[in-house]
Amino acid sequence: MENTFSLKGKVAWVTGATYGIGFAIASGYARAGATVVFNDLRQDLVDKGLAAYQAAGIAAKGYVCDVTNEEQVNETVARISREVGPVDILVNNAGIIKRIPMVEMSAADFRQVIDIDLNGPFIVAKAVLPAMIQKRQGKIINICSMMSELGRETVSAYAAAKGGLKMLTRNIASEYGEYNIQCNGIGPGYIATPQTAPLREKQADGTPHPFDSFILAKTPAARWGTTDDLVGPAVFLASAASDFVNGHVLYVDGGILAYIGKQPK
Ligand code: NAP
Ligand code: GCO
Repeated sequence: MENTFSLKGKVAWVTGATYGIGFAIASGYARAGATVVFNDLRQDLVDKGLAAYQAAGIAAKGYVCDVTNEEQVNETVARISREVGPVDILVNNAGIIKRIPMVEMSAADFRQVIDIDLNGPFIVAKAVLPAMIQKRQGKIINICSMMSELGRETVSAYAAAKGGLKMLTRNIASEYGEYNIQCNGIGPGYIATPQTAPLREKQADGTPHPFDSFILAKTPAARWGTTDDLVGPAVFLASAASDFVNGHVLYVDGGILAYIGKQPK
C-alpha cells in the first residue's frame, strides 16, 4: 500500500509554488519521494522560494517562468528535462484573483485573470504532454475552485476561468487518457493563504470580517481550510493510487458544496 501512494523517482512541477497552496503541495510531494520543481515570475521570488524549501529540508529546483508566456514555458520544460528529467507530474497551481464588480471591471482585468488562471494551465499542460505521451504515463492536476461550481459577487473573471479549468481538465482526460495520462482537478474550499487574507482581516473594531463569519457558517467543518488539508488529496491524484481516476474534480472544501449553510441564530 505504501508504494501505491509513493512518488519516488517522479519529477513533479508545481507552478507558482513559492508559497501558499503550491508550496504545501510541492513539499508534500517531496515527502512522498518526488523531485520537486517550481517557478515564479522573478529570480528574487524564486530565490525566496528556494530558501523556504531549503528551510523545510527540501532540495527543490526553481525557475523563472511566467505561465502565460509560451516561449518561457517551453524553455522551462526543456531545461527541467535536461537538468532534472521529464515532468511526470504537473500541478497547474499558479493563479490570481481580482475581486471587482463585473460592471466596474475592465476588459483588461478580465483578460488578465483568464490569461493566468486558464490560458496558463493550457500552455503548461500542452508543453508537458508530449513527453508524457512518449512515456505512456503522466499526471496533470489542475487547481480549480469552489468557483468552478458556484458564482459570487465580484469574482466573474475568476469563476469563468475556474469553470473553464474544470472543463479543460475533463478534456485533457478525454483526449489523452488512452496514453495512461490522468488529468484531474482539486477544488479547494476556502483556504487560509495570502490570496484570501483580505477576506479574513479583522474589522477596525476587532470583530471578524463578515466574509470570515459567512464562510464559517457555510462550511460544515466550521473552519477555514489550511494548505496542509490539500496535501493528501494532491498526493493521491499524483500517485498510482489514482491511475483509474480521470477527469474528476476532487473538492477539498470541508463540505461547503454539500451544505445549505448554518441557520443564523
Ligand atoms: P497565492 O497565495 O496568491 O499564490 C499564487 C501563486 O501563483 C504565487 O506564487 C504567484 O506568484 C503565482 N503566480 C501568479 N501569477 C503567475 C504567473 N503568471 N506565472 C507564474 N506564477 C504566477 O494563491 P493560493 O491561495 O496559494 O492559490 C493557489 C491556487 O489555488 C490558485 O490557482 C488559486 O486560484 C487556487 N485556489 C485558492 C483557494 C484559496 O482559498 N486560497 C481556493 C481555491 C483555489 P507571485 O507571488 O510572484 O505573484
Ligand atoms: C473568493 C475567494 C475564493 C477562493 C477559492 C474558493 O474571493 O471567493 O478568493 O475564490 O479563492 O477559489 O474555492
